[in-house]
Amino acid sequence: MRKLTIIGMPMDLGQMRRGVDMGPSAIRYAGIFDRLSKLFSSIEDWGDIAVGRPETIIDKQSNLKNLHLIAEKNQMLAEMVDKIIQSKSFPLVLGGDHSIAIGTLAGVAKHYKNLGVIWYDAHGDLNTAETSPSGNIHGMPLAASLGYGHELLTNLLGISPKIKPDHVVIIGARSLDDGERRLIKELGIKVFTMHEIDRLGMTRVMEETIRYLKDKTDGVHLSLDLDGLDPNDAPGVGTPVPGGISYRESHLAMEMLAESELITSAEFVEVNPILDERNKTAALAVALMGSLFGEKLL
Ligand code: NNH
Ligand code: MN
Ligand code: MN
Ligand code: MN
Repeated sequence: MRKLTIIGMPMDLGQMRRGVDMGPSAIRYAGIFDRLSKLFSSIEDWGDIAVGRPETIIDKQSNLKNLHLIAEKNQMLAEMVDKIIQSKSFPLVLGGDHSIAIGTLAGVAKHYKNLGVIWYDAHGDLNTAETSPSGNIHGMPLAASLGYGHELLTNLLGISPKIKPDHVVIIGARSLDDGERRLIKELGIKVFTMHEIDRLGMTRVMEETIRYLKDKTDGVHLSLDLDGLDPNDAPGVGTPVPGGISYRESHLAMEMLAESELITSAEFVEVNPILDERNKTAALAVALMGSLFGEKLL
């Protein structure tokens, strides 16, 4: 049976709402350890990376918020994730805002030549300094991992790009900026928006996702932004968007990923306990992890 290693990244520098740095604590409090201990032969928790929360600094040249600190902290995360994979364990990263995917993917990409990525999110996270409406780096990690954006974000661990456009599947998109739409079309990225999820149903969306990635990748990372889900099910997120993926559809998606045995690393991000209702969103994250790692109803 597999080994699991948990690492917390209490990062809130990638966006402007306080509280998402408490995500890792909220997820641990929601019972991650008990829930997952039955599904792995051993679980280690390496604790949290020290991020800190200084006042926002806007980089004068690029207009990016907290650029240097985000790059520096993601470097630390990338090194930890690299070590976890070296120790033959499955890395599970707890966020923190989505800017941490820059670090996670850097660490993971060191180990896979053809890394696949499933981006479960209401957003595309495909902005660069030029296209971003906010200057918030949590709206940029997928672009950065594809090699687009500021060099400090694209070049972590000296690997760029980390992933290829045709190895990416976005699921749940319903809030895309103009520049993101352009990049999706230019690169031909596979996207299942809410329209396709409504129209095809989650079963077919996941079947197609798995089929699309299976033969051309040697590992697949799941980057799950809780705002991909509907705000009724996941109220504790900084940028909720109505009309999202349901609780049941998300469990189905995770169960199908478990069956596929495709996923080799994962992160759950954007849980903000200050905005949450009695830790509901953290509990949801833990429940989805259960399904992702093979928990059965019967
Ligand atoms: N697209 C917007 C931006 O770049 C919002 C991004 N917010 C997210 N991304 N939560 O997942 O600022
Ligand atoms: Mn995101
Ligand atoms: Mn999002
Ligand atoms: Mn943003």
